[in-house]
Amino acid sequence: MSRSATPNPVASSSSWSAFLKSIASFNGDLSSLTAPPFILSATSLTEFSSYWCEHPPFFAAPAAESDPEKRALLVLKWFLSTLKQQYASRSEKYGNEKKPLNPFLGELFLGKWEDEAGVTELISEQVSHHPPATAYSITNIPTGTHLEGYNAQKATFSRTINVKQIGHAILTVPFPDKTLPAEKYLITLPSLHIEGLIYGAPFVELNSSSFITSSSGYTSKISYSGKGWLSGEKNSVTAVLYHEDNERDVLYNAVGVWTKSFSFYKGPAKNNSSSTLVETYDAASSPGTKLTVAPLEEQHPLESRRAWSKVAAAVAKGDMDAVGLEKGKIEQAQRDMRAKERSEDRVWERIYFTAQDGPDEILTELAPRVGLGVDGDADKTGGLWRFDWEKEAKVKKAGKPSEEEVLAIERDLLGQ
Ligand code: HC3
Repeated sequence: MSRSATPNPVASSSSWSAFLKSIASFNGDLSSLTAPPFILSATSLTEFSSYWCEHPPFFAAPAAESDPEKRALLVLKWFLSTLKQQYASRSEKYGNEKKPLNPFLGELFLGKWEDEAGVTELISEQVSHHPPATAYSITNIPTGTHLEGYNAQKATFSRTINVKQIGHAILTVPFPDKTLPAEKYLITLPSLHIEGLIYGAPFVELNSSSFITSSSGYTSKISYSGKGWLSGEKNSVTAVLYHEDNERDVLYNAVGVWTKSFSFYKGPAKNNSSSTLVETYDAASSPGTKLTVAPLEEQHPLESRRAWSKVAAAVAKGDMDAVGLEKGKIEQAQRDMRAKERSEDRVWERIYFTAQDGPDEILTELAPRVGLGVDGDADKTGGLWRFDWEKEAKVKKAGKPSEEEVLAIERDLLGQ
């Protein structure tokens, strides 16, 4: 039997077989896949940005540490702690990975976490529709720790669905002594593939490696592997932390299973023992902080859960005709709006993000270390997106849209 896939009784259904056939010949655009009802999710990809901060105290911790080497280790710990929610939470919750809703241009997902790290705010926005790209900004208010990034996916089919993540994230970590300039960390995103497809129970497995490299010179290389046909454990991870001056001198290493637990050791892995053990983190028993999202009636009409509420209700009832109808209304309104913009020679003004014009300082400094292009793959994500603090200030100042504005947005952008 398969490597940990529990067969789903619906896998033998003709709709699943038709879906598998359509995957084998699809064009790489995941949003174009027509999946059978049981695999459809009512959650939009804009919500996935929240997975970066399941543990706000880990996110904020590096800002309280003044030693750059230990800060880099804390950043690595935070990053590894995000993997479980990023890549396993949906299959743990539903028993399989579902097909998320494909966000429309301008879709927002806003929320905040409140816990011992104080308030941490999330802003996620769909900044491009063709190609689809989501941008996000996460700020821990007390420390000023800030994460921003954008991502798109490029999929290919060879035995299964293989997904290359395009884009990157940038973490800004202020020093406790605020007179020092904040450190920047460039974070690359792991590739993944879908396991369990043949059994109707798809789940994500990570592969190859990703990097976190800092303006202080410290870099973590994180390597992912799964359960092979003969050996290996599902969701395995190893990481090494070194300084750019001497890559071969491993300062710390981490080893474990990102859905279960992993340990950090001082020095290279060959010396791992109880005397070099720094810490073990138990991902399975660390529930994290719940994200708070405003009630639907208080949300902006472009906020994901409000905009997709009728589709979500139809998905929950398994009423595929209503799903098609309600999705169709939004998609048609969006097509009409794009045509109108073209005829008026203008483009949709992103609410919180702006496409950077010209070279990006952080990418210029850090991207060559980790094999990323300095252009931020802008051609594949509709732009090199950066959080625009001025736009955010304007939105805050303007306050909530009036009732007339809400009705106009619902009519013109969502077809309601
Ligand atoms: C590939 C994926 C959509 C993209 C998801 C991303 C890469 C989005 C950014 C997050 O930070 C991390 C993340 C986690 C999971 C990724 C999804 C897994 C499956 C989904 C496909 C579009 C669904 C394919 C359909 C099916 C039925 C095989 O699940």
